[in-house]
Amino acid sequence: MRFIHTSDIHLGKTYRTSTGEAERYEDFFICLAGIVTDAIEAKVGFVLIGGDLFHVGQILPKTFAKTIETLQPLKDANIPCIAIEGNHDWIHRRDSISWMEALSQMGYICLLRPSRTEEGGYRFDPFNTEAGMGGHIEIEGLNIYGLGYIGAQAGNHVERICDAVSTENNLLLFHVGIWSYSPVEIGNMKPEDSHPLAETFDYVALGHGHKPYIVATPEGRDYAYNPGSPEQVNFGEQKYDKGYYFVTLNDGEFTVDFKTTSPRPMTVTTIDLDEAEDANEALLRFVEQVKAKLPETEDKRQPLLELKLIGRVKFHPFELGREQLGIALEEIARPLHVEIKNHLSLVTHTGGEETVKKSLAEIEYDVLKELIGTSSEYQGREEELSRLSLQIRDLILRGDVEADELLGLLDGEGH
Ligand SMILES: [Mn+2]
Repeated sequence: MRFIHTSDIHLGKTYRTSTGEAERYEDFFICLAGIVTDAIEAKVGFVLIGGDLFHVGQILPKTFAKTIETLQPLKDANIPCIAIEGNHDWIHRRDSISWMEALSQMGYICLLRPSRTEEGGYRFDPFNTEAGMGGHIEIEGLNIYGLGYIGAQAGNHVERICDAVSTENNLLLFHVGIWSYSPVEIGNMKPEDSHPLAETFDYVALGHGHKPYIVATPEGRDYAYNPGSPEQVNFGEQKYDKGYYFVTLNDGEFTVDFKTTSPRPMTVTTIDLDEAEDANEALLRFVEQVKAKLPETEDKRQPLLELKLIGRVKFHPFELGREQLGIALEEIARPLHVEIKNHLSLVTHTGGEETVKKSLAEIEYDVLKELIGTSSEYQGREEELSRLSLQIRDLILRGDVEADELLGLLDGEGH
């Protein structure tokens, strides 16, 4: 038996304020369509999606329509697409039907979700095709169980999860990260909490962290697999391999083969403008360094860029405007989307003495620290609380943060 294990597709993600919005939106559908084509060509038995099919819980109607269009060939080929909900497609309002439930009822996916017993245990009811509901589905003797995102307490639930399973040849779909492997801060469990899963499940199909990794038991047997995201969802992910697992099951043995996908080119780099005399010199150096740092590629797609400007300069950093940098970048890189972090600080000379003016980021931090320090309740924790405030601010400005993620930060789960 062969199957595909993918996760974290993030359909609906784009840069809302960018001119490349429409094209970036397409990237994620093109990526999923590629996996669907591979599944059909290889005639796999089924496809697993380990959560975060959608980028947000409340998607646009066109995102739903395009998802159906993208999954249609899989449905036509009678290849079941078995999915769970991730933290991104989780709907908190339980009274409304979620988009994932709708896809399941329409037969495009089999959405697995356990029910809970009064005692707090888990129950994996057999999947009912008509209702599009259930926690367990059997395909040619392989028992597939689905658990969505259950939050940061996942580690405490492992025993209850295993207790609810009495079959042999089991696979678990689970949207959770394993600490020390997972690059995300929230929604992880400790390896020692996770290892007991290996006694009940021969293959744990993970999702959540966008970096691929494989977890082994202390005895060295691989049992949990995280394929990562097949596109580059956020800046920083250009460091990770991008793809999905092509899995072969032979005599109870799982063999995984990581198939690479082709994400849009992404570059994250630091541009050093230290000692630049004026904005013109800085701009020349900026262009030179960007040119040198753009990787050589045959890829014709417009890249995504995140550039951090650093250094102590002798002109006001605001003179190096976003617009000016944008025009320069258009000529050398033709980026689809750019994010510029201006961390330049100004150096002035007064009476032969050199003074470094603070960067905007430092000023923000100092102001916050002072404000927080004026409340006697917070004294002594100024640094910690200033950092936390800025972290929350950055997440909100990114525009796609979920309430859970923010609460996690406040709970100190990130530490
Ligand atoms: Mn994700």
